Parts: sequence; structure tokens; C-alpha cells
Amino acid sequence: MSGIRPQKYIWLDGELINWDEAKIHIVSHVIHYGTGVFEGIRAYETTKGPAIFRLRDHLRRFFNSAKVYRININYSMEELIEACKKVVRENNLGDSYIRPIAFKHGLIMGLDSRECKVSVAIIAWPWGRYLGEAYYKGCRCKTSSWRRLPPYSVPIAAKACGHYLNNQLAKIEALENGYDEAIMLDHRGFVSEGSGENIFVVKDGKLHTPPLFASILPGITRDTVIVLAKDAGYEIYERDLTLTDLYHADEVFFTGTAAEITPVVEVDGIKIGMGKPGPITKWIQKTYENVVRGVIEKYRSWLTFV
Ligand code: PPE
Repeated sequence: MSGIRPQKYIWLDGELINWDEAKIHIVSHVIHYGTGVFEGIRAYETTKGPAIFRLRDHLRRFFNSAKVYRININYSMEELIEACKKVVRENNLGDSYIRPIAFKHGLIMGLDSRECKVSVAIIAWPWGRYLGEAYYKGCRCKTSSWRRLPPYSVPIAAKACGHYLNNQLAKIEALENGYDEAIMLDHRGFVSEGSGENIFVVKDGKLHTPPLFASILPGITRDTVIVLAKDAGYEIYERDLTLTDLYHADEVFFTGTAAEITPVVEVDGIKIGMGKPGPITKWIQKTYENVVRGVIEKYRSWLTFV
């Protein structure tokens, strides 16, 4: 479970307000129909103070998510960058998680949400290891009975509130069956992603990850890993993966802002490789940590100091 410790301020529609005052009415479209889009971003303590990782890329995805659902965000990229920095700064946060959300509300019911008001909020709080001890020991996963929403039913690349009902079914099923996380297949039966993470396979020293058309969220951590691995000389393939590709892999790992790099050591009761975090996974985990903390000069441009 991921309980949140309340902080001092939340940014709502251009202003910092007290945490307890950031409320919406029960007659809000987002509550009834899931009409909202959100982001998940991390800030990290560095030797030069807290820095937000790939902020601009997250906000670009935020605007894209909103676009298809006609959620008109009345702030510019630059305004939201400043707002995110402010929320971290004014709450005196170091290592933390930032959650921008744009949602529809107002006195409108029914599916035509075009006349709804749109509000934007930015919340930030310290969020530890998303998958707990699995960050170190590796994750035990179960293939979900629930398939990912197909890309022809919803704009799956949008990080939309309502989409996450699908992910919750998978997550809760996995936990109730004694596993740490779910692996979801796409509508065709190919591997898609975890309930809140993208997935990678290591086989014979090469990396493989499902393509964007396999109903995945276009993860920013996924992209980071692709860049880091390519720069280090690894071959990396975006291609359809079957469950057998997972079972036969040397290593499997998850990527995500919240999960960072989390090893997967078991899928459906089958041990992956040696059944413990593998060397390439560990190298990527360490390198990612160094990159987000600004230790590696080359990737410093991904950091926005608050
Ligand atoms: N797939 C899904 C379904 C997903 O939710 C995330 C992020 C990813 C892939 C990885 O995307 P990225 O963070 O850009 O590398 N999941 C968020 C947590 C969801 C939750 O609130 O729980 C996150 O990591 O912030």
C-alpha cells in the first residue's frame, strides 16, 4: 500500500493553496467518468539541490494525453515547469514524486464533457520504493487474466485516469494471489507491460522491449533505458515478445518513474535466469540512479533544478 503523508501546499489552477483545501465537488465529471489525465514525475536530491528528472518530456506527454480527450489545459509548458518546481521548493522536498493532474468538473453530467471546466493540480510528496523490497530482491510476477485496453478502443498512449481501472484489475489480482506485480498481455496476446511499468527482457546480452503498438504507455524511463543502453553499446530491439520470451529470458526488469529499475526474478512460478537480479539489470539500475542524481555529466540536461 502506498499511503501519502500530507504536505504543506498543493498547486491548484495557478496558486499554491493549503493541502487540506485542495478539494473538488462530488458533482465532477472526473469522479463519474474518469475524465482526467495525469503524470508521474520524480525529483531527486543532487549535490546541487533537488532536480526534477525529464520534466519537459513528462509535461509533453501530459499535453498529448489531454489532447485526445479534449481536456483543454490553460497553461503553457513554461508555466507548468515553473509550477512543478515551485511545489517541490515550497514544500521543502528532496527525493519526491510529483503528480500533475488535469480534470473535468462543473455542473455537467452525461458524456458530452465539452462544456466542463478544466482544472489543473500539482501534488508532490515523498514516495519511496514503488515495489518495496523487490527493488533489491527482484519482483515475483503473475500474468494477468485481464488484457491491456486495445489501442483501437482508447488512445492507449494517453495517461488517462479512466484507463487505470484496467491496470487496477491486474494489480489487485496479482497481489491477492501472493505476487508482487502483474504482467499484462495486449489484445493480441503479446507481452505489453506491468500494471505501472514498462518491461524489458535481456537475452544473450541483448535487450528487447515491446513496441509502442503493443498497447504500452510510452514510458519515459523506457526511453531513458533505451538511450543509456545504446550509448553503452548494447543492441536493443523494440519487438513483440511472447510469454515464452519472458520465461526463457536471462534477465527481466521493469522500468517506470515510480518503480525506477526493478528486477523481475519470477514469472508465473517460473524462475527467470538464476532467479535473482542479473548483472545487466543491476548495471542499468545503478546507471539510472547516477543519471537521475546528476552524477553522470553527459545526461545532466535531463535535470531541471528547482
Ligand atoms: N506503464 C504504465 C501503465 C504506467 O502507469 C507507467 C508509469 C509506465 C508504464 C512507465 O512510464 P514512465 O513513468 O514514463 O517511465 N506509472 C506511474 C505510476 C502509476 C501509479 O500511480 O501507480 C509512474 O511510474 O509514475
